[in-house]
Amino acid sequence: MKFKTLTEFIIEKQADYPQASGELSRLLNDIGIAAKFVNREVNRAGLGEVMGYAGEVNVQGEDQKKLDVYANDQFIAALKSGGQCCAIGSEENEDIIILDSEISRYGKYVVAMDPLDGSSNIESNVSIGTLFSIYRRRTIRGAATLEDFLQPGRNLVASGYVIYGSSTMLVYTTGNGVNGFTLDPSVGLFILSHPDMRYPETGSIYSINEANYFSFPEGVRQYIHYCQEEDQETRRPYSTRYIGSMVADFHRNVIRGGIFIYPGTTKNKNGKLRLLYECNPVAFLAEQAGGSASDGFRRILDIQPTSLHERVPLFVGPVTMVKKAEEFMTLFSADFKIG
Ligand code: AHM
Ligand code: MG
Repeated sequence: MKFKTLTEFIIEKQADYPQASGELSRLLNDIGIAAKFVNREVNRAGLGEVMGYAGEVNVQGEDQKKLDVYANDQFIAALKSGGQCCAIGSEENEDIIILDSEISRYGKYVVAMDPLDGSSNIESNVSIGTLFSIYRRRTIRGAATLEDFLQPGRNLVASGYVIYGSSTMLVYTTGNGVNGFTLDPSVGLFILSHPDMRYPETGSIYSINEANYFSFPEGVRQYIHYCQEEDQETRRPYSTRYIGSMVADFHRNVIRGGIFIYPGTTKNKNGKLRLLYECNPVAFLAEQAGGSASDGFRRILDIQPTSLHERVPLFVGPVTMVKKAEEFMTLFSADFKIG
């Protein structure tokens, strides 16, 4: 039986663009290598040695877990040594990290990432993930700046995630469909297992932290009621599935058909999820998988970021489901419109 590895696939795709320099291919490959190191530690998390807090508080004021720190370090190290990336924006670092070595100074790309998303789930052995966004740098000379990161998601060159779940997968897009690779731990290779991933036309799952119901916008509450109503034609009531790791919720929803929502609330109008390294990467993947992503009113990929860690509400899933949720937002929650 013939397998296609991630490296083979990346090289094959690069051949479709004879003018390509191969830098993006190398960058994606480096991300795959870092993912294997993180995977090894995640798999051993239950053994205790890497569990617990690292004793630091990150820029969002949250306790950092040892694995958060480990994952951050691994991805930074991989991107640093590769030389294609000249700066990194990470959930774990307040400011951008400029890679200023002889080889990375001239890197064409900047990478925004959440090295370990859903890390509160580590202790309970629930799936977690890594999210990444790759942009071409904007500035031409000198060290990269914040400007290089503050680009709308429609400029993304590539994005993806690694899910550390019942198996470990790397899923990515370069704007030409979405492909998923499963790690075969016995040989340490990512093998193409989910070619051309696409949302089903519509779905019957909704994923939202309903405990916040009373602080949700009225449009979201009405949409939840809609999901719970009985209607044979539209296969309602839908099912609720909420893992609390966006990567895992998103991954399941692409495969099974479902909408993921993290809305604004009366306390936090922008919700919780970060535009640059949580919402944009999944928005790009969603669109490439035939779905859509919105903040309830506008396309996520059209939002002009103004800061590295800014947050936006997120509605992502099959087009029909996101459209329906947007209808409720427009009808009942115009006061939640941002921007
Ligand atoms: P994190 O980046 O600190 O891990 O937070 C992001 C995570 C998402 O993966 C998940 O969807 C969400 O936070 C869950 O938040 P809540 O517990 O409020 O539902
Ligand atoms: Mg995180």
